Amino acid sequence: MEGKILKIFAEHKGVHVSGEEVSRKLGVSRTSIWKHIEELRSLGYEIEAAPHLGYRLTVRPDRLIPEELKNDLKTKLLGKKILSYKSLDSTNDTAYNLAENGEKEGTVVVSERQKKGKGRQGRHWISPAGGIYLSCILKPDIEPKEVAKITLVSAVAVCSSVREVANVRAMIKWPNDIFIGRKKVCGILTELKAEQDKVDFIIVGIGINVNMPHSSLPKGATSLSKESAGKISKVTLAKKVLEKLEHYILLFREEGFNKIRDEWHDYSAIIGRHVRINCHNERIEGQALDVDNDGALVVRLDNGFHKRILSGDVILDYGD
Ligand code: BT5
Repeated sequence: MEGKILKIFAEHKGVHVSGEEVSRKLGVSRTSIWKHIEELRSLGYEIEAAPHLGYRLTVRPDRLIPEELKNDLKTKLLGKKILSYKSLDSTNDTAYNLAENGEKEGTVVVSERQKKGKGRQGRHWISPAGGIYLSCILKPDIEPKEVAKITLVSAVAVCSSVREVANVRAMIKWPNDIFIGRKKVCGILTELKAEQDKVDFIIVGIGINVNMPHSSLPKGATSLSKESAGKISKVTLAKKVLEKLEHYILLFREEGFNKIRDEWHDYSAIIGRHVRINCHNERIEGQALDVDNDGALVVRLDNGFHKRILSGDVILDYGD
């Protein structure tokens, strides 16, 4: 019902609409409309009520709630169902449990903050209010070895969304980080459940630092508001991420990673550069050349040999 009332407000942008008209359109009593208006106010909507004129929506909240995220969301799959929380341990864990219990592809879990946000390999993702924490359930018909590419494809979607909405020069640090300059602004955690040669489901978890105070972030992190010197709409950015994620994931499914590789290159912070990579207790050094068709990073070692790396942590040498 709240969604329907918001739709009516959208049709009466900037002007009043009478309680009587709303109640007639929705076929419920004016008292019931008033209760839903109160509900919307408690979500942060500012709604003016003027005698004889009716209601007028003056401020929409920048909150990751379905009413806002679904408003004019241009997707066919992602976000048809959105579960929104003020606080969760981890949106990835919630999405994973839902998927294990048969939740449909495309369902999105979002939270205003996380108490136990997860990074890769048991690391933590610091998740104060002011960020975007969202996880999407995907069920592509692919083999488990293809999943590394889902992270790369998601990074292209997030990087281009951040660039477009915040107007910053975001770059991808292989495989799952988005950086602005030397600072990390976003991380992606892809988890999966698979049997032998078939993926059951994939959870793509995205954490973006948007409007939080700098002091609430760890060393080496930055936020979009700091980099762009102004508040960024979390709702606008989260919607853009869902739209682009859907676009690139569908492109990947239909035409493969090759179609997206050029864009990945354009956004890559490391191709052509000298890098150090920590992977499986090994330290590898060399020039990052490319990602191959499996999503592996190809590095020319200092001894001239080429090595393929499927997962690891890249350390950039800024002195080069
Ligand atoms: C990542 O791991 O970068 C993946 C982060 C994914 C977070 C999202 S939020 C929604 C969803 N639900 C979850 O529970 N997780 C996902 P990794 O590459 O391992 O990097 C982790 C490292 O990033 C940490 O060890 C810190 O050094 C750093 N870090 C932690 N919090 C950060 C933040 N808010 N901003 C920038 N860097 C951070």
